Amino acid sequence: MPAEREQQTVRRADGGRATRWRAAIGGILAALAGLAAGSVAAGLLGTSQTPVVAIGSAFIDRVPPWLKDLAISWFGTNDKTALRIGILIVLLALAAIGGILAVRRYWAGALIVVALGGVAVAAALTRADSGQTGFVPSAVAGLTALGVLRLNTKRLEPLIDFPDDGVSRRGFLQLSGGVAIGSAALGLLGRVISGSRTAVADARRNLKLPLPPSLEPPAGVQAEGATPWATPNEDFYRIDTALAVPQIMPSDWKLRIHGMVDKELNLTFDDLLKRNVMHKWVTLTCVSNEVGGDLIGNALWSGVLLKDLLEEAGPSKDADAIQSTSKDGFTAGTPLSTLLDDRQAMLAFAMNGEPLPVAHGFPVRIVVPGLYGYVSATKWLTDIEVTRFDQFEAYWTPRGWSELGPIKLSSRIDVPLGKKVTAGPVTVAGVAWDQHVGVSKVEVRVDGGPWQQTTLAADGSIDTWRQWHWTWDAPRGTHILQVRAVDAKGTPQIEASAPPAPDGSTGLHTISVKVD
Ligand SMILES: Nc1nc2c(c(=O)[nH]1)N[C@H]1C(S)=C(S)[C@@H](COP(=O)(O)O)O[C@H]1N2
Ligand SMILES: [Mo]
Repeated sequence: MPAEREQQTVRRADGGRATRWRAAIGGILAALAGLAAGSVAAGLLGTSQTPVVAIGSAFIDRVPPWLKDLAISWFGTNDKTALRIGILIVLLALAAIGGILAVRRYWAGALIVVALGGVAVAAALTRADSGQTGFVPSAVAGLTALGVLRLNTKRLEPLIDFPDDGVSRRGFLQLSGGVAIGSAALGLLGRVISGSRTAVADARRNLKLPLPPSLEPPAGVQAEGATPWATPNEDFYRIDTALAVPQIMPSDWKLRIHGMVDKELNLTFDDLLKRNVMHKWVTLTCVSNEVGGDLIGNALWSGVLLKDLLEEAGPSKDADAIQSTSKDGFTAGTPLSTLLDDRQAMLAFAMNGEPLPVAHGFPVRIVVPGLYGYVSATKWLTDIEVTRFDQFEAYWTPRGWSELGPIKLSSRIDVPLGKKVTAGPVTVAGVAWDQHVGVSKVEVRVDGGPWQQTTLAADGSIDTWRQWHWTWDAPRGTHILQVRAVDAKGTPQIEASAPPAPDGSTGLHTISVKVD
């Protein structure tokens, strides 16, 4: 008898383990079915707020500056894909646990599903861009997952006591297979319905814009061996808080300029195109750019002078700022003085001779020479309020970043970075920038030796970066190269290291080169 009982316990334990696996898979399938149903709901409602996007967006809004910078340094501009995958893994892991719990106590597993759905619903409700229906996909996902979990649990219950019961096992398998196929089909359907992506891409492709007469960079700006002076759109860095890129049809785009103005202005995309169009090379920089980093790019922007529009609206003498808002609720606070002075801040609709890429703010964004993007370069622009800095806080201000963000003088070595170098003459080259002030000198030094003057390429304008190069008679061994710049007013670059937060990194770009 004891032996028999022992055997039974062994079988139970095995059956228990097998059931647990099935239960975990059941939980995961319930979650996937929920997510698929959520994507169909999002597609039908024309919202980007799927449960993963809702949770991810709310997460992004709450990330402290150090974590944002860590994510950028780990994943670069793939940080959003990493976040989506991370959220999915956490969701599915919790769903697996929910599935296991549900077999013995359905309510315990259901509680996890309800909590996850609740988090997604709450996340969607706190987003500016989710509209009134943005929570629906998350609610649909939660309810669908709950229902599928219930079905799974019913099929698994008999297997707890009779793990070898073939009929029950087949029943569970059939259900799982059905749920998997159904979810995949729903997921596909969701993609097809949420056609706004392709609709906007098509509208962008067919758009006819007044474009620059030439895309050629000014003569002499390119230093030999250095990074392209003009950054192609595909290589242009992308930084924003938008997990799902806002999709705006040019025909739907409207801009309201209001607040402390004599006359409110309402513009459509066509109104904008009828105005005086200008083209200007401007180097955009992100405040999160580390010393030596690549969150900087130079493009030929086309659009209209913001100054003309603001003057038409007639800002009040007491106003000192604008708060610009994007479709997805991001806001930037920009000093009014920088929009009315000679730097030609603009509402841009084209980048390097093409309509703005959707990820770079299609159909209209702001570009202000000399200011970091977070205080100026609002993409998917929909609203400009003329106001005072003491009346509002823009998106990044309560998150640990300075209210004002003038770009800091900085310089970078681009070659020979990570390249094989042989002893003898070696080209050292890179870029330096101090937008709207200009760069007058760049120096390099080797192994802490004397600073050596480099040759500057022609200056595109004070609003673009400037390239430099230097020929180094490189001896064998491992060497440290450093670069520093001086601005057009004679002020040298800050040499002390500082991190990006709160108002931009400082320090000297330092690289190590192995010479064979
Ligand atoms: N709508 C919106 N606009 C935005 C942001 C954002 O998060 N949302 N980020 C700003 C920041 S921090 C930078 S550095 C620039 C980057 O512009 P890019 O992605 O076209 O390079 O966009 C700015 N405009
Ligand atoms: Mo930025």
